[in-house]
Amino acid sequence: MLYPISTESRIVMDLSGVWRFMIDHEEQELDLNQPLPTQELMAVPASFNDQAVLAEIRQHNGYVWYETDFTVAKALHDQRLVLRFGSATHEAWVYVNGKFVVHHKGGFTPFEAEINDHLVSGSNRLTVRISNLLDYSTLPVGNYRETTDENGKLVRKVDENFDFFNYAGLHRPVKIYSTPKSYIEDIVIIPDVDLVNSEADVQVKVKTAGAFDEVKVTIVDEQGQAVATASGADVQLKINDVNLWQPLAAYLYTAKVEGYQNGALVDVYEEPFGVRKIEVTGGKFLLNGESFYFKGFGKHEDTYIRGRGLDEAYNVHDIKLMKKMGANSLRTSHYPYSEEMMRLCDREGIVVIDETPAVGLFSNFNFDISILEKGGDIEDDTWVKMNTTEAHEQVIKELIARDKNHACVVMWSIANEPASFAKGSYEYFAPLFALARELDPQNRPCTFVNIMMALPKADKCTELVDVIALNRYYGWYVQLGDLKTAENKTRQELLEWQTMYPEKPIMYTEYGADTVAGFHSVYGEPFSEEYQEDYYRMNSKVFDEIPNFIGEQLWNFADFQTKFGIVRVQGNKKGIFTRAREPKMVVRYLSERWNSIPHQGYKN
Ligand code: GCB
Repeated sequence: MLYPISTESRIVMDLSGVWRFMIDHEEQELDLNQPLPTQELMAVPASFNDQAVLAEIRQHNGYVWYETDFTVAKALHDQRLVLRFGSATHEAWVYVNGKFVVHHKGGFTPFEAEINDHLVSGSNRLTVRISNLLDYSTLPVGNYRETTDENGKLVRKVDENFDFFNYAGLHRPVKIYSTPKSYIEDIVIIPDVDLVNSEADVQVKVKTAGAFDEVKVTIVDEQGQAVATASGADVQLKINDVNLWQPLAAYLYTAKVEGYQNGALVDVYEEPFGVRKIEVTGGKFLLNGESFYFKGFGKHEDTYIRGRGLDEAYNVHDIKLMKKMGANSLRTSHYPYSEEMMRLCDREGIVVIDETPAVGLFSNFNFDISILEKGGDIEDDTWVKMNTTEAHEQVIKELIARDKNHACVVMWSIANEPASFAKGSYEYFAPLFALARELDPQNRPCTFVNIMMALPKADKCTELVDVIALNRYYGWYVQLGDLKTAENKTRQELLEWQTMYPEKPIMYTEYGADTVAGFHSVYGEPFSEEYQEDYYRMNSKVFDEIPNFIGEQLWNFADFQTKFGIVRVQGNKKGIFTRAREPKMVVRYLSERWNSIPHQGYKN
């Protein structure tokens, strides 16, 4: 799916701004021919939860309404007009002038609809009904229940089966873009680089709709010079003396695609892409033929007031902080991030593990690893209870359709911390891995992120992954305050993985300790800034001993909001930055460490 951009043949209108907003009390049916009966206002894009200073809105589980007005310039009336949502969390029904136009389920991927037939000249009304409900059929997974209040009124409740606040609303830009009636629908770019001769064959496949008698593809370099050109909807172009997309030294080419009719240019689209090679072999992760060491973060789309809404200033700032620390990578934990962030990572050379919103696939979440010490088949009914296959297939399709051309994406993460030790997990995941591999034109490696209980002998799904990605909390959820034992456990487990799967590289996708900024302890006690630093030093020491250990992505970049819980005071405090992006003490240590580890060629 193409990102909406203006070109010589296309115009983008951004509907961001202050919209009307209303909770749906499900008491009477709304007359969609009338404006929403509300005085409440809500900024878009942003979560609705933290804006209104009303508990009723912040904690609402159910349906809400958004509405705005827009006018389309007369000059565009003969164009194809597409209404596009960057995301609507988690389910949306969209109406233009009271008429239904599109429905979409899944809160982190874009969707769109042609709206020409619904428009009137002058002012138009765009109304969106959104649900933030989650259950055992959605991703992420929520524990859903219905009760009634003292008046017999239905009360819906979602208890998050995951550790982040269930922010919802119109989180990403809502746009209308124009195309000519005949238009470029999609572009697939498959670069194949010959590293020895510094040249690349780039296959470009163009999908069009309508009447074109010629499609022309030109590859343009960063200086704006055309370096290759070809005619056809499926072409191979050669780039000589190719500039590679390298971690933190990104080089982006642009595929300029033009569609002609009777010699006249009808539609133009420009898709950025990078040329780089990814291989997983002999326990290493190779980027452009050299072993790559992941240094970086799991994070969240999470800021004050905006919640999970797009904030490009935070995105730019976060990446600058990462680069300053010598980091080179992030995982889009625990859902696809905005297209704006993905484009920024392409530009900044940030290496991305792109994750689906499959989090919470675990029916009895806890950190009790003793259940695994029993061995054998673990009692867990996750794969009987969950009904997420359809949502999982849909989101893999939508994620790959959206992100397939991004240079920054080097691996897909199919899920975070599923019950991969439980009976039925392999049967659940094998077809999903097969689907991702079949759909990705660039054949990127695939993984899922393994939960602490799924120790080497217990896990049933590691066979499916290219890279073993582990979330581990020795020294926090287990062996709290005992870093000596935690160190031994960490070493013992990593060596066990390496022995069992000598060909598969191993990395940490999470490790961390809750730390209250400003809390210090001469004894280095848990929650203190000293403990956080000791914890990271202990882990680093072990990582450096393990040859096949190819990366450290800590948890979390910044403190973030969660639901209430007895171990969550104002959210999760595992950030190495506060939610306001102020550094905790450990940032100095990690900056020194990461700035001294090369991005490539470490542990060769
Ligand atoms: C995890 C989860 C992450 C949590 C983290 C924690 O394993 O993947 O979503 O926030 O642990 O801090 O407990």
